[in-house]
Amino acid sequence: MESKIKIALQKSGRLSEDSLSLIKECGIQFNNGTGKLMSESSNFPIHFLFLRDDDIPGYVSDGVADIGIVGENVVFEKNKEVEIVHRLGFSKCRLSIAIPKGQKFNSPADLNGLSIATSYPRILSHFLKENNIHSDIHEISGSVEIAPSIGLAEAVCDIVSSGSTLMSNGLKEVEVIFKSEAVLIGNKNMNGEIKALLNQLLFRIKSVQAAKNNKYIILNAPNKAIPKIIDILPGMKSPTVVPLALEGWSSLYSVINENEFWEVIENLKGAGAEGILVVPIEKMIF
Ligand code: PRT
Ligand code: ZN
Repeated sequence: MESKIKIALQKSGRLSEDSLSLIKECGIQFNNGTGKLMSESSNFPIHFLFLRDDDIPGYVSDGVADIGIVGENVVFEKNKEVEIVHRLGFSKCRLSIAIPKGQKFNSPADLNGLSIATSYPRILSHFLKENNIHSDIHEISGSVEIAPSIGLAEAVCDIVSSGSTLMSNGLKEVEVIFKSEAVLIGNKNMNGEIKALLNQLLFRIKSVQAAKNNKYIILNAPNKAIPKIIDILPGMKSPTVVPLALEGWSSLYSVINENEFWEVIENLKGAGAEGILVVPIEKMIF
């Protein structure tokens, strides 16, 4: 029988939508009927398990699933024997310590003696130990941000994204202790066939990510400006230069990274580029 790679995904929550979009962008079709706990693909040897995110590291370390997509915060908190195979760049957030707005804070030493409510006791105690701080960790499983107002704790350590939850609960973020994003994790003892499937999947994921991070750019320029423009364009190798029907002019095609996009565009215009077109890339194969 042909082997299939088993992937654990969050059933419903902040990771679900982006995880499923990534799978789809990798050209993998599947039927995600609502309420289903398992599913298969019709065009890739993969089996999906839909679980609570907290259970994903454990299932992957036990080999119930070969791989999984989960927040790095959960991977470190659960401390299971799994490998981080690839960073996925979505569901970015941070784990931070916050205290009531009116309270003074100069350094982490001010946390000494406080009780801190959190759902992340392992990551928090690691931070406290490293900084030689002695606080009481009060583990709770949800609604951490209300702990100070109901007198359960004097500070919190919780996931922060925009910061609005902390603000609306009268808290201020004073120390970021962990930065997280969604990661692809894998079992440490995958057999050769499963590893080969993982590599196929990784190849597709990397092509999708590279395409998202880059844009295809087409521009016209007088021939005398070409050397300067080539210096500005980072490109994959070197840009394609095609002569235009108009004497003394050429068209250049290249790829530029999203991060340096506006700066490159401004420099190109300054160097004499005209009629600049920017086109999204569907896939980028290396
Ligand atoms: O049901 P299940 O157990 O599967 O899901 P869950 O409720 O435990 O997790 P879920 O879906 O809320 O989050 C899954 C993962 O998304 C987390 O483990 C993080 O890696 C990541 N993530 C990204 C976040 C956030 N952003 C986030 N903002 N997880 C939680 N939050 C919460 C946070 O707990 C706080 O209550 O949002 C609030 C803060 O948001 P801001 O924007 O107000 O700062
Ligand atoms: Zn959870």
